[in-house]
Amino acid sequence: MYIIPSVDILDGKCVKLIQGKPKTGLEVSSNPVEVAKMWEKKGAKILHVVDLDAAVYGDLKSRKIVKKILDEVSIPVEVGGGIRTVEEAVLLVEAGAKWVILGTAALENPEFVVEVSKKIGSDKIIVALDSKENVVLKKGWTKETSYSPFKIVKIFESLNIASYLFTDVRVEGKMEGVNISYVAKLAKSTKIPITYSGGISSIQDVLNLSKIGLRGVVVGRALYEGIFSLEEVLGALNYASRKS
Ligand code: AMZ
Repeated sequence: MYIIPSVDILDGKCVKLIQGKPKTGLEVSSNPVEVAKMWEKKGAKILHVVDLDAAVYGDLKSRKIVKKILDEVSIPVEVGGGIRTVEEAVLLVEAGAKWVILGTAALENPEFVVEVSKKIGSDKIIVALDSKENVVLKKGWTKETSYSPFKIVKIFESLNIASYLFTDVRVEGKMEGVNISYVAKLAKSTKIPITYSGGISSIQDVLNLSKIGLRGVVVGRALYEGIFSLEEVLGALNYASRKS
């Protein structure tokens, strides 16, 4: 299971918001590119980059920073936020993204995912199931859809996409722990690998998640606040896998 550090970009800066709300949380750095390079140096195998200017406001002004990250790191990067046209998805893959994360546009029109997969291949697509109390959200987490994550996983199942990114918005950025039984139930309900995000507050949370067969876990605030380091969590996972 991959530990995937997140680099969230808002207004050109690397931030860590609480429940995705602008003006909350912390400013991690004024230089997201340096943060991305730091994670690569510390041993991350995948990086998670979210353009919040695009996800929340539909403003593509931070795309140049995303592209700079893609230029400057060698590890595979998954990019999300405001990818709402086929052209935008293609551009990001051409710029070096290994995966594009599709949220709002996929939820509003499932056919969009089919169109993107025709251009870049379904193995480069991650569909975001950002959810609160079993309801999937869209538009920077400001609007509810009428779907539960369990319903969405069925819609794209046959497309063989790379992963579903399940974010538990209720706990995102709050370090209040993980609803393991819910995530386990979701993972069991689909053959597409799940990437989990939200509320990680300890290495134990990560170890618990590692037992339910996920693709990866996105970690933000716990790393940025030094609750544990990337080296520590990778070491703990390694130790646990050797013991079992
Ligand atoms: O923090 C937020 N408010 C937020 C966020 N992190 N809103 C959206 N996103 C991320 C999703 C997904 O990776 O987790 O943006 C992507 C989806 O964007 P869009 O524009 O396709 O809905």
